Amino acid sequence: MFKFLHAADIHLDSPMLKLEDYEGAPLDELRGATRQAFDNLVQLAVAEKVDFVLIAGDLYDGDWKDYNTGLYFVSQMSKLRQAEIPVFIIAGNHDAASKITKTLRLPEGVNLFPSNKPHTFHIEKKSVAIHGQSFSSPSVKKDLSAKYPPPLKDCFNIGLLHTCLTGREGHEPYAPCKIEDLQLKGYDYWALGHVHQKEVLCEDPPIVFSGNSQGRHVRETGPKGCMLVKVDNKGRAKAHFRSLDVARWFVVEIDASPAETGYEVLDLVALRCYWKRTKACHWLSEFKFQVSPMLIMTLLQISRDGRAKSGLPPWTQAVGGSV
Ligand SMILES: [Mn+2]
Repeated sequence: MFKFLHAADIHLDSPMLKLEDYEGAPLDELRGATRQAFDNLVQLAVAEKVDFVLIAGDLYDGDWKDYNTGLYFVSQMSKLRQAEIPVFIIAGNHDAASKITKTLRLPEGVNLFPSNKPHTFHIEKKSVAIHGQSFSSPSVKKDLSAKYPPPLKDCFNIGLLHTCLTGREGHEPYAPCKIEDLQLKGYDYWALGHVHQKEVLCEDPPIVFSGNSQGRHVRETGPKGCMLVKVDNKGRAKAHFRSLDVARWFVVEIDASPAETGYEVLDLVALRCYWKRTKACHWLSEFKFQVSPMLIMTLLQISRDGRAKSGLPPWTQAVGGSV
């Protein structure tokens, strides 16, 4: 009947946290990865001819360094405007209203939810109601969903929410809420953001974290992308994950006990990475859009006595950051 994209945590122009601290890290290849993943999102929306796109917070990584980030976003949105695909966005903790000091006029068709109270956008042609509220400041501690309005009658109702739910490891406890309360609201789909790991928390109605579109550091492993949500003529929604990332992080575990030196450990890792790369080529062949060659980043987890730690390039150590 209709379909839409649910994305979140784009973190446009995020600097791939702390990688610059490590000499020899492939900074050039990784700079721009969040933009390329966003390009892929726009291409996917156009190719799938979706009816609209949702972004559930943290579109930006923080206040823009300069206008380039905003100009880039506006240029991508013009492509969706040409394809007549509207976009609905809430601000999250990283791009809360109080954090963003620069503004550009949003192209027609791009709708940002207010931060002072919940709002509903009604797409009459499709009988869809989208309810949401932006973060006004980075640390929202109350349950925003509690004040979301009741579902609109004879509409497919969507809740757009940036939340930690009841808490997720490694994520700040913002806009907490309970799954049961979301279920009781009577909406047909909950498009959640903030937690960077994708997760379908409930099937009926779908309550879904799309995860972020591009892993930004070694703790954000595995495929990253968005949900393509298809709604049938009975109003039942089903979310299908689509990868958008252009660089992917893995944790590679190896048995380093036979190794005498750090370089021998690296040889073992190289072997394992070869296998991972072969798999990545397979993913790329399934991905129908032009993307840059995929980079595979690995964290070396060496759990023996530390004997093999000498001689490892420094950037192979763990890097991390906050989400
Ligand atoms: Mn985020």
